[in-house]
Amino acid sequence: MRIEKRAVEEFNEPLLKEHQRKFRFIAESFPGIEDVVAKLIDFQVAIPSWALGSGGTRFGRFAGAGEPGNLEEKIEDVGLLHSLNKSSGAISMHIPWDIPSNPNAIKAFAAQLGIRFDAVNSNTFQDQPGQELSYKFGSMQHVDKAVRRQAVEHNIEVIRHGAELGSESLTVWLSDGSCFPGQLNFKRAFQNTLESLQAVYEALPANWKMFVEYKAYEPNFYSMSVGDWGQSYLYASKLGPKAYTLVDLGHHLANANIEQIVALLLMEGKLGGFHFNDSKYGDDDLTVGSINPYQLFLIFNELVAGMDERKMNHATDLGWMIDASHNVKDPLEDLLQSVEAIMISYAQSLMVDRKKLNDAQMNNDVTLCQEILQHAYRTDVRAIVAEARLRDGATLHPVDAFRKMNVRKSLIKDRGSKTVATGL
Ligand SMILES: [Mn+2]
Repeated sequence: MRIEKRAVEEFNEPLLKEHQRKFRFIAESFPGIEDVVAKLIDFQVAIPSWALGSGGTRFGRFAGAGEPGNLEEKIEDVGLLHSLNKSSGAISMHIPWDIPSNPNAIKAFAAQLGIRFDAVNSNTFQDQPGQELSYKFGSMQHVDKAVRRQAVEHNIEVIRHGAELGSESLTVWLSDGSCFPGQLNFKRAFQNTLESLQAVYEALPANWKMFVEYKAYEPNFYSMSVGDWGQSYLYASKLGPKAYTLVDLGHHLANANIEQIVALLLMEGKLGGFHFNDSKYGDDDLTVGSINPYQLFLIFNELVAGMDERKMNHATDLGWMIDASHNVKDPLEDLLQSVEAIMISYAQSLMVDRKKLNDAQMNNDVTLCQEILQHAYRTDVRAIVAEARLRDGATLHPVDAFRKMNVRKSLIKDRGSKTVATGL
């Protein structure tokens, strides 16, 4: 299924007048509005290939209908999202769940839909059918050198697949760690992991980045070999200039100050990318902005401030990806909501008066600091985000459009109601 330009225009038509009234209202009170709209148009969030089908938990999974059954259909889905919001022009693939059988054809198909390939993700947290050695006791940290070598070779294969599609970064998330005190020698686990990561780093093409993703716990419950941003930063620093830390919002202990982590990593030039999601209790993988939108705004506030200080390009210098799981919602609707939440927080953070905030900080005017931040956060920027979409040829309201255009119904007609997407 494809969404034609005409269908977008037909959907927008009856909403235009009301939209323009709302946009004019906010534009009048904010002189820098054109710059904000231009930045919103440029900003793209990559959709993870593993999140286009229904997710589940260890208790079960309730499959949806019309899910993508192969990589082509996953790209088709991302193309649909991108037609609706023009902010989802990239896909982040997972190997071995999405090995392209014909890379040139896949690349051409994605290009037709305006989709590029963001970071590729390796998987040494599961044993694959026919795999020689098991990752039960870890992959890159494993006490057996042969297991470590197998994990390194897998990562190098992932780079090869990514390079064929035009991807320029590799995300390494390791489930390595231990479940019980005494199980691991921490220093040996670190050294083994570092040595393995170094072997992968050496295989990176010149223009590639390596993202080292951390996670506080799960599937290991006593220690994780890349457990927090400090450990990730340590690996990335020892690896070299092409290695960066990747921050997944759900991978922290409860109530961690993620905005501070982001600010310091950016200061050190070691923040590489993001996995957006939201959570209430742990790594819940919920829709971005569904639980704590203020935290998301505070994170974006530091991102914008830090990127501007380093004169970075907001749209291209960091990897922006969603990493979520949709257990009870339509995955495509959930992803549209996530992208919308990201754009809203980004827009709000672009509206923070940084000069005024800096002056207030230098004067220890704590009350004013809060006023400045919350003024931006409490501004309803939805019409600005919608205006950016409108100018880029997308819909004024992606979720409504998805429903009105009967996208899921068409996908079920094309694919059937019993398809199950590969992935989590
Ligand atoms: Mn992640």
